[in-house]
Amino acid sequence: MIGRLPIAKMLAATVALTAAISAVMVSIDWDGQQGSTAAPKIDELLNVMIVLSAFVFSLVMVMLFYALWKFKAKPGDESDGEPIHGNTRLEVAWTLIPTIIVLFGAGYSWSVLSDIEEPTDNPLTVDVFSQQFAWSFGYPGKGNAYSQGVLHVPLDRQVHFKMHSLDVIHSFWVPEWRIKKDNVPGITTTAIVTPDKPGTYQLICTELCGFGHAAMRAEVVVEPAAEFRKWVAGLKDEVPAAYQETIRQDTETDPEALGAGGA
Ligand SMILES: [Cu+2]
Repeated sequence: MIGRLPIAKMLAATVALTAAISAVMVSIDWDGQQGSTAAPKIDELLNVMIVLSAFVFSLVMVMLFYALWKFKAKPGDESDGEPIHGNTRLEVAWTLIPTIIVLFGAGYSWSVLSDIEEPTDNPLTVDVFSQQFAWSFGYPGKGNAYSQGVLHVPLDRQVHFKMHSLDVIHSFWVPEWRIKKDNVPGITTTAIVTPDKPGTYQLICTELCGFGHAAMRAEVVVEPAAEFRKWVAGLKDEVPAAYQETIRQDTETDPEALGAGGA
């Protein structure tokens, strides 16, 4: 049956529909302002996935509407449809094409992830403490200086955020940096970010964590290294002993040593 289909025409229609949908979808600014070295790579990955999804959607729609138009029963036709006992070529095609698309997506995502998480020389380590419903931050390279509700980081320097939850699961998200990472009680998770645009941003909890979840935010300031050093030197508090105990008891998920890099 597949041999009688106008394959060339259907493929042309699929390509045309893919191009039309992609043109609209890719032109939309889904993610907003870019604020880290990872952002352009992640946005590009999203655009490639949008085009692939548009292709799959178009292929299905073209075949669906062709079938609706071509094989519609004539008025008064009460007979049964043609009995079909499998079609090897069709089955190979609908297994092979999605497999190729999925493997391509997996490989491409893998390469983007390893690229944006490639450690640089001298990263800054920041401990992130999350709890219902607040964020606080420790700077292990700077005498465990402690800041509540306000996170400062230097411009153009890789930051390794070590996440520690003190109660339930929270999630660390600065939209302009694109990176999201869960904070899980009992384990230390790590997010690697290199902020490359100075400014003030918002850290948002993006894991529903209880009644005050929507208000669980912190101010994020990305500034030149000198200003960052001045700010961190002015911090009066030290990370509370109970929080340091949490770090000690957490299972480290990233084999890299804690406390690498100074402020
Ligand atoms: Cu939350």
